[in-house]
Amino acid sequence: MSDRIVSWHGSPSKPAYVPPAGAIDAHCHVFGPMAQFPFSTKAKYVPEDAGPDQLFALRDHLGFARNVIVQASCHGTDNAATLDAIAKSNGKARGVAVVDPAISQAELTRLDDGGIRGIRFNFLKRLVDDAPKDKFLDVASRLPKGWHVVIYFEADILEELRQFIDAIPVPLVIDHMGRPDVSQGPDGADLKAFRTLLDSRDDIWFKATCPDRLDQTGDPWNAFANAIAPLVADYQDRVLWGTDWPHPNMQDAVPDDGHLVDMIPGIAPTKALQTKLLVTNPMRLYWPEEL
Ligand code: 0GY
Repeated sequence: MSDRIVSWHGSPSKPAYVPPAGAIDAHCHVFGPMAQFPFSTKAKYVPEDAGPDQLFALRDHLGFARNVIVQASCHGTDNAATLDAIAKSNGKARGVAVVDPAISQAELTRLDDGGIRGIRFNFLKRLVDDAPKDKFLDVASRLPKGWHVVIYFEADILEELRQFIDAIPVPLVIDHMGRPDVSQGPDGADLKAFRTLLDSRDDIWFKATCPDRLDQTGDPWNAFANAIAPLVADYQDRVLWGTDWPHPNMQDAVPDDGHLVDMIPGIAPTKALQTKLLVTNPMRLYWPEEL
């Protein structure tokens, strides 16, 4: 029997909430297919295949129009699976790569041509072996025009990352808001520190994502909505949303993607906020030429 992990729902419900036309799932991944795109020898988890056909079927099922595919750590710095998915999307997907910081300018241009619009720096020790800040800053200083940096870290290292974050010379997107403890509520220490970061620059964006990772009360994730709705309202021009499908490492608490969509009005209660969160903001970052 295969010991590859399945971390996603086999038959997610159809959400009752209908996203606005052109809605973008701005945080999702593809896994493999492994026969074509082997996982990294350094991968910390080895999942079953979750390729572009499954991703695009889910997109349609949930009522979304486009995807932003973030290179998952199990594929290391070989972005072939992400590029393949983007190429198969008929222009309906763009991506965020993970690169060797010594990457050449020619390779960065090749990624740009393939629909990549940013690179991700991952600081989670359970996912990557090392995160060399000096090398990250070097590659951040020579990205193609219009690209940004995505950072993934946990709340307890925000302070120690501040100098590094301050030195990044392009716009930033923070994955899952730096994983605050949402049980502290909207005025808790973690979200206060995160707001201080957001207030330090007007080009720091964030993803209001992953209630399933951040809210131990579980579906329907009311603690997440309670803590995060004020943040979405206060920083409504720099917030994104995504499913996080196929939910790496969530095999013990697989979320129903339909329920994830149904909680969007809980963090963005008005149509105007929902349009910013799901359409205008991700379009500005990933398809600015269409605006
Ligand atoms: C996420 C979160 C996780 C994994 C990855 O690249 C990845 O493997 O991002 C995680 O395990 O917290 O954003 O998908």
